[in-house]
Amino acid sequence: RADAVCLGESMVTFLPTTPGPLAEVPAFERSIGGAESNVACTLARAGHPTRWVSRVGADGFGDHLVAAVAAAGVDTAHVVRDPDRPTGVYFRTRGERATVSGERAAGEVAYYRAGSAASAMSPRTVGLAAADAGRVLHLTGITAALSGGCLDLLRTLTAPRPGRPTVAFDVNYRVGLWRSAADARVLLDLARGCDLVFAGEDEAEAAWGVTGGPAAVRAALPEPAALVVKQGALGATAFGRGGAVHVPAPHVDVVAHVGAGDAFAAGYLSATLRGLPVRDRLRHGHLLAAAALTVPGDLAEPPAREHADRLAALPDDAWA
Ligand code: KDG
Repeated sequence: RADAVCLGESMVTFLPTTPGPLAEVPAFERSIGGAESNVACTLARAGHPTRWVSRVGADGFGDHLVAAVAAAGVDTAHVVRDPDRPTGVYFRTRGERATVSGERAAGEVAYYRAGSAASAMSPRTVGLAAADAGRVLHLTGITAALSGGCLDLLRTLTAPRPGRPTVAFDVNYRVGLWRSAADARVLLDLARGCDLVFAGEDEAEAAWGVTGGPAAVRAALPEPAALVVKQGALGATAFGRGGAVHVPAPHVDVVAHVGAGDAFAAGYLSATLRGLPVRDRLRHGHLLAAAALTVPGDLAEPPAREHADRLAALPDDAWA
């Protein structure tokens, strides 16, 4: 059994070679992006058997995505190639500023993903057995915005069923994918059905109008056994059976925020799969996020497990 299955759309990502608005950037470097495959790649690199479930086009970009994710050690056997729809791509510009969850770039993001192969995911095209094959099933709110079929799929995957794996859900509210914040209230309903939820304080405010810090987010979302509220540079607070645990984030010189939330989720999930206590789960989340914050693309090489364990064990006054 895999440790984790991550399900969602990935895209070939084009990173600008110079700062500036999209209209003026002359050249881009190819990279890969996609919140769920970012988590999958980081988990696999951290030593966890991980599967990515998705759809890509039967095109060169699809070949590249599958090869790049497989090269990180992820099982891609359940990525379906769609002969009729293309692989999604997106372009980023530099000039982003920090957001509290460390997630959304304020630079331009231009998505070319409408009608993509992944947008054809639905309960009809994605088998439950492939999604339920891990100890953890990791999903994000991005999928909910891609199509009616994708939203139905998330509803199916977050519904109770016999033998359901632990379902982790990163809210991942992406403004550019929703017609209005009112539509994104569906993310709250989906999160309610999950076992472990990651939510940025800023996205809880933007998507659901929840203000008042981590306790207010917990009050809006009391159902999941575990809720992790990300507070950007301040750190993160986990709510669970043992009450609330806050761990500050270490200081890093940020190169780019995109991908940091995925790395945080991967670190937290890795420590959860290893049975570590909540404080260490948060610390491993912060350590992997720190690595992702210091590279321009979405994905960074995670620190070796022994090294991360040594850092996570630092006394409180030496941490952050
Ligand atoms: O978390 C990083 C992702 O946002 C990025 O890789 C692109 O998946 C992506 C999206 O839909 O925005």
